[in-house]
Amino acid sequence: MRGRLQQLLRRTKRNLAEFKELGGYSEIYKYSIEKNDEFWEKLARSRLLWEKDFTEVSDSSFKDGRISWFADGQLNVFDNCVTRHLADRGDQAALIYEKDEPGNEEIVTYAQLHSLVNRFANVLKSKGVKKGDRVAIYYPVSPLGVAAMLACAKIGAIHSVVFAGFSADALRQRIIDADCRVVICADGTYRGGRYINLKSVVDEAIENLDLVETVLVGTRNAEAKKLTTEKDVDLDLALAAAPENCLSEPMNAEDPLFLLYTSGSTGKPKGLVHSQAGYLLYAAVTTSAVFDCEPGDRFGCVADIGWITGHTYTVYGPLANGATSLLFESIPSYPDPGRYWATVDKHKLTQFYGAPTAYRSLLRHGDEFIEKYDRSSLKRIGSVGEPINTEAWEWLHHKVGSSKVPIADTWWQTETGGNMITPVPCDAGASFKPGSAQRPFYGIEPVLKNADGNTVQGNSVDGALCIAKPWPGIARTIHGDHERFRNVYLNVFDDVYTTGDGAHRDQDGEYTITGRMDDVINVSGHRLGTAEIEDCLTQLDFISEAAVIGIPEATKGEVPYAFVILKEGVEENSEHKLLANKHVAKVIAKFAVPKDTIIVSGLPKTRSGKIMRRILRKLASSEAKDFAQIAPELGDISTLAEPEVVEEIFLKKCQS
Ligand code: 6R9
Repeated sequence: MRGRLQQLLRRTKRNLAEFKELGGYSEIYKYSIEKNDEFWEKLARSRLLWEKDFTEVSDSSFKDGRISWFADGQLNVFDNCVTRHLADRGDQAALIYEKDEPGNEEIVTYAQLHSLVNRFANVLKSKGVKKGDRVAIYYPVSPLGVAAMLACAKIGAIHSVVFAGFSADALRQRIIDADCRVVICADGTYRGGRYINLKSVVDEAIENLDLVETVLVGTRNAEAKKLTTEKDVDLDLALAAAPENCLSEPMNAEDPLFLLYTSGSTGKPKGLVHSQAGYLLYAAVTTSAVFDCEPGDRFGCVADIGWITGHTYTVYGPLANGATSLLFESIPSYPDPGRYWATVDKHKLTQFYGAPTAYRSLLRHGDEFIEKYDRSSLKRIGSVGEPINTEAWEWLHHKVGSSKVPIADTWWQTETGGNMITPVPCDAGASFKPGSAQRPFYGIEPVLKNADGNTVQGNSVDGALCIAKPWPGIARTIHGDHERFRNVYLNVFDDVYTTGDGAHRDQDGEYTITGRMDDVINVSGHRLGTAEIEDCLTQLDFISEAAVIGIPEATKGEVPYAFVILKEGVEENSEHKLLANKHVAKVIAKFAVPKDTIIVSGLPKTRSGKIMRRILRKLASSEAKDFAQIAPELGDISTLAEPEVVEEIFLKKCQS
C-alpha cells in the first residue's frame, strides 16, 4: 500500500504548516510531546482569532481535577467559525443541506449563515437567554439545527443538543439536569422517506415542566401542526422579524461552550462540558491535519449533530477551517445503497466520514452502487464510533476509495473532543493496518495500565488505555458533578486520563483498540450503559432484577440482550417481553431495546453479589443447543453463589 499512498500523504505535512521545518509526522509528534505548551501555543495563535490574547498556555493537573488552556484569553467561537470567513469566502457555501429526498438540497453561504445566526441570536435574547444559560436543542441535522448551536455560541449560551432519536423521557431528564428554560426543535424530520414527528416528543418531554418557558419550533414539514402549547413560538416568523445586527459576546477561553450527554457505566447519563477555546482549537487542528481539510474543501461528515462527531466534524471543525460542510439528513440505504456515493459525486466531497455500522450494511450490496458514481474528489475516508472490521476497511479503501484514498480509522470519545488515535497524519511511506487506529495525534501521549495501576512498558502488550498529558480538547467536567468527573476519568489511575477502553500496543508500537473495559456497549456506534437499560427495566412493576449485556451482531456491532427476574408472585406471561421492550423504547430510545429478554429465576452471581456478565455474554451469544457443549467455555462456575442457575438460564434461552 506504500507507493500508492505516498503522494496523497505528502499533503499531510502542509496541514501543520506551522511546523513544516521540523520534518514529517514523527518529528512533529516528538516536538508536540516534548514542547507541549509551545506546540499548542503556536497553533492557538495561528488558527484562532482572539479578542484578547492569552498569556498563559496551560495550567492543568489531572491529580487536582484541574484542566485549563489559554485561561486569560478571550474569543468568540461563532466569529471564529463564520464571521472571519466573510471577507474571503462570504459567497462560498458554508453548508450543503442534503435532505432525505434526493435532488432538493439547499445551499447556505457563509454570508447567509452569518445573517441567520445573528437573527437567531436576537431571537434567543428576546426570550431572555443570557450568557451562561443552558439551551436544549432537539433538532435534526439541518441549517437551522446548526444555526441554533452557533447562535448559542455567539451569545455565550451553552447548548445541549439531544439526539433527535432519544425518547421523551430521555429528553426530559436532560432538560432537567441542565436546567434549560428554552428548547429549540423542529416539527419533525424525514428519514428514509418516513416523516418522524419530533414536536410531539418535546410536548411529552416538557409536560407539567414549569422550568421550560419557551419552545422555539422550526419548520421541516409545512403541513405539520407545530404550535400546540402556549409555550410554543414559531421560529420562522421570529427569525424573519428579528434584526440582523447582534454583537458577539467575548468569551473567556475556559467558559463552557456546550454540554453533551453520554452514557457511562452507571444509570445516569453524564453531561460532559466542553470549553470554548481549547475545544475549538482541537476541533480545528484535527479536522485540518487528520482530514487534510483546507479552506474551500467540501467536508462530508454524515454524523448527526446529536453526537460528538456531529459537533466536532459536522459543525465546528469544518467551519473553523473555512470548508463547506455537508448536512446529511437521510440514511445510507435511501433510496438505495448508493446514496452516500451519489452524494459524494453530486457535491464533489473531498472528505467522507461515517460509521462502521453503516459501511457494514452497505458492503453486502453490489459494487454497482459504488461504481456508477465518481468518487475521485475524495482525499480521505474516515471511520468512527467503533472498531472497523477488516472486511469493511478493505471495502472502503479498495472499492469506495479505488485503493487510492487513505482510511482514517479515528479512535476518540465524547470526552476527548476530537480524534485521538488515527493512522493519519503520518510520515510519507508509513503503513496502514486495517482495523487498527495506530498512531496518536500530535500532543497525545497514550499509556497502557495494568490492573495494579502500573504502566505497561514495551511493545506487543495490552492494557487499559489512558492518556498521560492534558490536551486542549478534553472535557472539563461533568455538569453539576465534578467529583464524578474526577472519579470516572482522572482518579482511576494516578495522574492520567482513563478512557475506559482497552488497547493493544503492537510490535511497531502502534495501537489497536480492543473495546470497552466497563459496562458500556456500542450499538451502531451509539454508546449505551448497560446499567441505564437495567435501571429502566427494573422500573417496571413486574421486574425485580435485570442484567443487560452486549452481544456481537453483524451490522450493528453489538446489541443489548437482557436477563430479568420477575417479582415474587408474578406469573410469567407472553406480554412481559413486549411491555419491557416498549418501556425501554419509551424511556431511552428504540436503539436501546434488547434483542431478546429472557425471564429467569436467578442470575449468575459471585458470592459477593456481583453479576458475572462474562457468563451471560457466553450464554447469550452461543449457538449451542446442549448445555454440555457450552459448559467447557464457561470456565469455573463453581465459585458462583448458585452455580445451578447457569444451566437453567441456558435452557430458558434455548426455548425463547
Ligand atoms: C467519537 C465517539 C466513544 C467510544 C470509545 C470506543 C468506541 C469510537 C472508535 C472506537 C474503536 C474506533 N470507539 N471510535 N473503538 N475504534 N475508531 O464515538 O464517541 O460516542 O463517546 O464513543 O466508542 O469504545 O470509548 P462516543
